[in-house]
Amino acid sequence: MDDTSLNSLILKLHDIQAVKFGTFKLKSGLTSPIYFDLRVIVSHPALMNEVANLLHKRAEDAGVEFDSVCGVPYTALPLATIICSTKQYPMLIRRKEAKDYGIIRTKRLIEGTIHPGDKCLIVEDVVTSGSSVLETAEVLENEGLKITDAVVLMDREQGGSAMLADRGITLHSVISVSRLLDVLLKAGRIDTATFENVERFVQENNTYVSAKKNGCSAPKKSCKELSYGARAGLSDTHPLAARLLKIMEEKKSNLCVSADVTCSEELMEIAVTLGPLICVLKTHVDILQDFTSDVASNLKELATKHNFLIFEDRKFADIGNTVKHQYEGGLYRISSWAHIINAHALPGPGVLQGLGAVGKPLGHGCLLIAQMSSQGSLATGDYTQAVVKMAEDHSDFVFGFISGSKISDKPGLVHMTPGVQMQTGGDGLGQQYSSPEDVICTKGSDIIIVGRGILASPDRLRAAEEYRTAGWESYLKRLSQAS
Ligand code: 5BU
Repeated sequence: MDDTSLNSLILKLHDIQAVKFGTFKLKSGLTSPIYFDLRVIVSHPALMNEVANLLHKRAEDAGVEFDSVCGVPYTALPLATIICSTKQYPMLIRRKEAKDYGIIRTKRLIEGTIHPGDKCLIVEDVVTSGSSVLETAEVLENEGLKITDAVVLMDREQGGSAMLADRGITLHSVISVSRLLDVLLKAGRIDTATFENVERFVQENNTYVSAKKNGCSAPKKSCKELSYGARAGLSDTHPLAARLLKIMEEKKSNLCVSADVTCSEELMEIAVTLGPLICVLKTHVDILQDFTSDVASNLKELATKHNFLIFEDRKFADIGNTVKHQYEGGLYRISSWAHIINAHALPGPGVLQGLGAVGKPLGHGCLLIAQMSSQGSLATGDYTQAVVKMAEDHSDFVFGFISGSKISDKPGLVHMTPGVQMQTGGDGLGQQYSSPEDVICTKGSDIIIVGRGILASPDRLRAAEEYRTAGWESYLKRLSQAS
């Protein structure tokens, strides 16, 4: 690719404000002096063609051979489309919403004809850490495709290519951020101070270097897998999470029983019989027909006796002031007996302020609902990501998630997954089931929540032991796979 066409492309991108200078808050929480928004190119068809052509040329010049092309959703999708249409390659489309979809995947993850063993070229607009390219590569690889190369319009030079190289993917970029800065400086579009400021930012914020420092070679997947016990001992693990992780290790149990019964005698019987096998007993106190304060105190005694925690699955979702009352008062006085509660992030951080005002002094903790097991759940994608951020920002009270899979790499955070049965499928009312092995081993969650899988069995004790064993063996398998 000749210098003149590259320089003119950089200036055109600046003209349409696909690159901006100023102060920008990135998704990662960092404040950046430069921002790329390549979504705007869809309004400039000639430039879109030019970019698509240069991306293809970059791969061609590097001698990359491939059978199909897949764009990382969404900005790179039209670029991949143009490449495929003009150069006659079959295209594959990754359905992002299907990947993020709750707990069971009911939709196809990839559209287009998949020929296992084919090489697929990934196309991306901007690469920072490389995690988006990697995510798409993993989805394609799971379908049997080979991913060896990715082509990107803009490499922010913050560690993406090194991280992808670690995973066997060569990143070919059309423009690097240093080249962009040079061209814009020479053209008088930016001043020296801006140039130096951005250069410093790029050098100081290398995601690959910081991931290495933390002992990870790539985000998410390859972080070293720690045992529950080791996670309990980390300095930033919430005390309640530490207690829970220790219980799990001691009792060799990552089983939470969901005691969804309507009579308190039956609830007590479940706590007595299954108490020794579980790490958490989950309740829906408002479905009991005969709740009295004795139920709560008996439950607390049994929790101490059998060493489990009580989780009231109340799913708080109101303004701070209301949830504070709902948690502390009313008939149930939940905060007086439940170690764990959960909340929707929908109302914003106020819900945690309200709940935290009651729960924090008592040493209790909250799980944020990041995904749900029910079909058609709206808690997916960006919402789930925002929940992860909210949890990480409130780690003095939030110690984990309700989610279908591991969604945060922070080892102190605990992931609990409902919708678990040996027999996968559904319940006819929207519930969707995954197996213990899928949840713990494949999806990397920590705790299986099982209700009817155990409650509907004629021998609840035996069923609970089967789930405990299945959950624990899946955890051991996960640990051995990581080592
Ligand atoms: P089941 O009988 O194993 O389907 O019961 C699952 C329990 O977990 C039940 O109490 C639900 O209210 C709870 N649950 C869930 O199933 N899915 C979710 O996303 C959340 C909670 Br949050």
